[in-house]
Amino acid sequence: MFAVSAAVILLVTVLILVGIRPRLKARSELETPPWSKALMVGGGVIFPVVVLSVLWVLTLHDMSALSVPATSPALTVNVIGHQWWWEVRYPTQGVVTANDVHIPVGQPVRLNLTTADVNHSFWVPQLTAKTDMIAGRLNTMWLQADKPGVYRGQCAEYCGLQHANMIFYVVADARVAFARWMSQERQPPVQPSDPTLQQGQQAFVTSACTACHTIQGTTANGRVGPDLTHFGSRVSIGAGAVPNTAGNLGGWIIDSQSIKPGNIMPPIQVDARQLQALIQYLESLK
Ligand code: HEC
Ligand SMILES: [Cu+2]
Repeated sequence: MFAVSAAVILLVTVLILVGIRPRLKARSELETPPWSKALMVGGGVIFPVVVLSVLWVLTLHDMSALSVPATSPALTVNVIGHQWWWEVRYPTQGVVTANDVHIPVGQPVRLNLTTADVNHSFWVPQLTAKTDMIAGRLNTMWLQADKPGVYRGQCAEYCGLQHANMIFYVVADARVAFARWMSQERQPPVQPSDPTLQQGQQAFVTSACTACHTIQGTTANGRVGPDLTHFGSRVSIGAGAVPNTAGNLGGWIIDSQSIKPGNIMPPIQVDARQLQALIQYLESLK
């Protein structure tokens, strides 16, 4: 388009300069040259119609080429926005996680985007443009990471108090690492044999946590908050609010409101010894 436009501008400029060059002949001697009509119809009507039509067809071709990936995506991920975290589902594999979107590198991935409450917007600046997550609608897009790494994503549609702390990470793994992650995710975590971890599991399943969180392989099957089945392998706590460390997890459980004010998880009273066990248990869920 640039090359064609540049050529046309050059041609028009030359014609204008020729047209306004100082007249050497007297006015009376000027006469309309016989080819003037042909120039007007050819240069003013036929030429632009042909050039613009060709450019239009090329543009349509490029636009449709960009809207679908070169090869059809082998993997589909459903991402559902919540105030203020991201539910991530791999429907074919039956895997549910949150706030981290693992994808294989060098391969297009189809994304189905919607929301469980208000409108959000899915945005990974380094990988793809924004796509809104609209209540009652399913928006589809695709992305591809060419290099392995962790790409930060952000909600890009104001969705309430903790909109700015509605962060996620696209983790692009090499193929083998992705396959390993996926097979890990497909299984419930190993039942703990260590007494401290058992105590932590007990503390979890006998407390209010189960009303809102699921851990596969236990009786906890709440759906209000993120699925914690493989919580230990996550990058962050609270959708990017703080890094996933044991210290931050303790603070989160006791009073997540001080870390992420306004979020849906209430402060929960946990006995100090049980809290240590609970932290160790949750961090062991790889
Ligand atoms: C009333 C529902 C509710 C209860 C009860 C609850 N949570 Fe949560 N929890 C949530 C919600 C909602 C979030 C997501 C908050 C956010 O990021 O905005 C969350 C987030 C978390 C996270 C961070 C998950 C992640 O991937 O970022 C952990 C860990 C967690 N809760 C542990 C617990 C534990 C342990 C208990 C019990 C002691 C508990 N929760 C009780 C609703 C609840
Ligand atoms: Cu949001």
